[in-house]
Amino acid sequence: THCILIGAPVDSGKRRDGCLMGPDAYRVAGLGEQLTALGHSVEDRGNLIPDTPALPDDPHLHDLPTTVGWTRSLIRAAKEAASDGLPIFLGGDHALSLGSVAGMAEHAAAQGRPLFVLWLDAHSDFNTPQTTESGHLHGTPVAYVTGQPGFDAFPPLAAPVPTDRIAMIGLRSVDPAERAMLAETDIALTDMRAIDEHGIAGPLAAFLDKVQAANGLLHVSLDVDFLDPGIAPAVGTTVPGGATYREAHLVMEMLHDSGCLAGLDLVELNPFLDDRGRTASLMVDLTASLMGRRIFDRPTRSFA
Ligand code: DIR
Ligand code: MN
Ligand code: MN
Ligand code: MN
Repeated sequence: THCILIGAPVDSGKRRDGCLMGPDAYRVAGLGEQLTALGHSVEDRGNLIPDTPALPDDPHLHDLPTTVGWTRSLIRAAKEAASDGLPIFLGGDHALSLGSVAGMAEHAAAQGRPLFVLWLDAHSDFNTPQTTESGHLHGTPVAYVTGQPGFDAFPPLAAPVPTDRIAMIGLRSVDPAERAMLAETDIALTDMRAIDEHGIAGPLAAFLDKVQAANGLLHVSLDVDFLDPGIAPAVGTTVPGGATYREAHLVMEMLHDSGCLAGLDLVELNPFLDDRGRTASLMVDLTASLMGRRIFDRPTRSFA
């Protein structure tokens, strides 16, 4: 696979600063070297710069103009990279995905293939600029890419992602407004309790089965806080009770075996909060599992 690293030091999606250091932390932790060792070609396109739209601030939202600027430049970068290889977006906070997913959806539409999105996160990120209580736009990308109302300041969506092509796994912090809106959709929701009771493999296999049956392209958005804070402390919004080390690697291994991967976001790493680089290193190791690192070989798998 030709892996294209796109640094996106987005830090405008919430108030606590530090995610801008994420792209370099992944580089220092050896992401490129690990992918090369797995036999992939790696192209590092360096760090993106946000557009600078002439847009007034919105008092209810934290730094709307900068996030809109990032969304514009990320849509362009995603479309360009997706036609050349597998884009890996090095965040940056989760506002990055407003652009990466919208751009991947345009790319898929141009290919005549459906885009599916797997959201690995403690949070559902289904707020709109109206419903958000925090004013933090990193809590809004799934609402944007599915075409929920209220994103008039953002680029018009060329290819909305239908909600039945989205799965969220790892949920344990959902705002009341998000809960109400999610109840009106058919997004596949797997919260931590479901994982405790039944394991993480079943819901993922069911989703991958759908992706394969539709000959879909799969974009994976991995928020550091999907992981338990005990193994991944470097994130501003830790929530106890997250995915374990093996649960996370199993997800990555199954995704690899599916053969559906078309794009990846690595988001919300705040290296300023890390403990001797362990969170950055874990994210790199998870990416290696996603890209084919394995204990013993297994056949490429049909989930049907
Ligand atoms: C909360 C927290 N739902 C919000 N969201 C996220 O501010 O909208 N934290 N994504 O990481
Ligand atoms: Mn800020
Ligand atoms: Mn998130
Ligand atoms: Mn989160």
